[in-house]
Amino acid sequence: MMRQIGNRSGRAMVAAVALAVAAGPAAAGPATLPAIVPTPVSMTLAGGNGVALGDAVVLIAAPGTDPETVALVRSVLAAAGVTAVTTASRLPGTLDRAYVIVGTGEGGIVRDALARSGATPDTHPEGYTIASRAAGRGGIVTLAGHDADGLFHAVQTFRQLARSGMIPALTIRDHPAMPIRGTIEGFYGAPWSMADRTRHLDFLATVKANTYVYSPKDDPYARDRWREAYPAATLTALAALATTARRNHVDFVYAISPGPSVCFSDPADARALERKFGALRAIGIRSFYVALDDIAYTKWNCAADQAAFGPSGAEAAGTAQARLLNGVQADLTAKDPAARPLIMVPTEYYDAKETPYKAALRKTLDPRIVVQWTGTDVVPPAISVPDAQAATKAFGRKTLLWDNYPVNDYAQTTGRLLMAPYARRQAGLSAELTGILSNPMNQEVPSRVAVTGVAAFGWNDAGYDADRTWIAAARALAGDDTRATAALLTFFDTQHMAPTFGSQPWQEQAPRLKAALDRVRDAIAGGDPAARRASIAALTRTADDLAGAPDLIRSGTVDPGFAAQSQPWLDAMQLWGRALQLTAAGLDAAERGNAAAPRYFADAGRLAAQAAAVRTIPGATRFDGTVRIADGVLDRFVADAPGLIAPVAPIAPAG
Ligand code: 14T
Repeated sequence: MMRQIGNRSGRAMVAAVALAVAAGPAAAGPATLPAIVPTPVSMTLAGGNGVALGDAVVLIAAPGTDPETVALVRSVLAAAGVTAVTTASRLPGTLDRAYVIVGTGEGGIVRDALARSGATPDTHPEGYTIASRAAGRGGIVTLAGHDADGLFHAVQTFRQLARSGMIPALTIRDHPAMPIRGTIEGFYGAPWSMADRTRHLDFLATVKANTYVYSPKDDPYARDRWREAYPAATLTALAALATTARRNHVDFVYAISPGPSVCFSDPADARALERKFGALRAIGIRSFYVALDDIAYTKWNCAADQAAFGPSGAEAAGTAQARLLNGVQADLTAKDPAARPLIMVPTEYYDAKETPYKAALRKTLDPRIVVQWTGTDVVPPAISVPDAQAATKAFGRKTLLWDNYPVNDYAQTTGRLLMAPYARRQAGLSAELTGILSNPMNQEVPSRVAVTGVAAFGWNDAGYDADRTWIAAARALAGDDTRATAALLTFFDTQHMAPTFGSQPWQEQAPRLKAALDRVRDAIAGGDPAARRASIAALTRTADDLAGAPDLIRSGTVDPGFAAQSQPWLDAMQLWGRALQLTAAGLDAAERGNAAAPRYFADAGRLAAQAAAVRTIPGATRFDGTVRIADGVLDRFVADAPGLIAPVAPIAPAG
């Protein structure tokens, strides 16, 4: 039966959760429900002893199991400290160690092993079942995929279960709520490198995402020069990416943006699209996308369209686009009957209002074609089930959400990484969406924090917990290290603000630091000397955490890509941390009536000015500028601090 894994809200709990999540294996005591991200649909402790993997395990792979998945199981076992893996083809009567059984669907061994554990298999696409039970002097852990994708997801869950070397006796039955989950590299500015993309595809697998769309706005061969063939070297690199995607059970989707110059009625342009897709099909890419966003759709690019569709306008554009895409869809199916349906983003992607354009699209577009939209705005403050229902109605099919979070390519994001939890998407959206793709930041590694949330929400929106997922994402980046996880969370708090296109952000800046600094202000204002001193001591610890976090993030267990891509932010954070340390020293001096206070404050001000002048890496981000660290919170406190405690009265001159 479904067992709800604690639904926590409120940032006050975050620190406690962080410790709990990072604490690692329990030494002894009763078995506890493990923390798995994305939250499984159902996870139940079976009671009784768990299965200790120990250093020797027997692996049984059902005939026909994908060898790469078996290799992955081996790597998970090795990471869990297993040094000897032997193989067998069936379970013996009595067990002297742990047996791990992997396979899909009808495989007899897998079915028998599940039955022996009293578990019934999950039968959804991409679904899987895991059952672990102690037996004899060992035990059985069965990883049963409903299909090859499901088995792959089972191994991702097994990786999390096996971390401590001890797997509690449990049954997990799990499958995704939404069929499409992942990212669309759809931003303006510096595209990700091929190395970024490779690592991203490896990451997507760990959060059970299954889709990556290649659509960087700044690839000229995908937009302005869409009719031209890719240089051979680019094709080779894209082929390698497609292979990496396949290995990760991720659907690699290639997107083209012909909108700025296409002539909808010209058969030569339809052929040009098919030729381009054909070249990519030849290197192993099987899924395709046509992007029609951010174009002028009330003006034709050619006279022929005027003749074919009448005077230019929104409605005619909807019809013209639909006709072209229907042809592309037909060609895709003709060339590859098993191909996934074409995906498109329409020109009106930013709301679900009924309009002549959407009516034309709804009426003419092949119902197989998947339509994306971004919510009630390009960057909406929230997305509700009724919003998605309106989109289903307007576009005439369930939509694929294009979520413009954590993308940082628009003016309001200048100097920011968007590191808040993925939140304000209503549980229940899985009933109304075919999936969610996140549009990430120019910075691939920092993007993983939000993308982990998107993937987890898409997998199980009903069981999604924004804060716990956020902490788990930090822990994954920190290579499971407790102190590095805490340092990352301290950093994320300084990058918590999520702007919209308007002036009202949808996520506030630095809520944790703001609460801490507000407590100091209140204690100082309260006038109780003991409380005042305690609050200044607490402020010193807060400042030490800020100043120390960058070095913890740059060294040790944290993914090195994170520090490289966040470099100016970490540099600025360190300076701001020192500025706050000096501010705390100034308050402490002022509190003790020490005349050195003004010098501390002056030094703090100088460091703050230096911190505020740190700039983004030129060209690495869409809009270069000064990086912002807990802006509106930290800068304000450092500026206000000298006025919080009255200066020591100057000694009256004798005379
Ligand atoms: F197609 C879309 F769903 C979409 O979001 N398109 C772009 C996207 O490439 C970009 O990363 C994102 C965030 O800036 O927003 C869209 O681009 C815009 C949209 C605007 F309304 C750029 C400028 C705008 F004024």
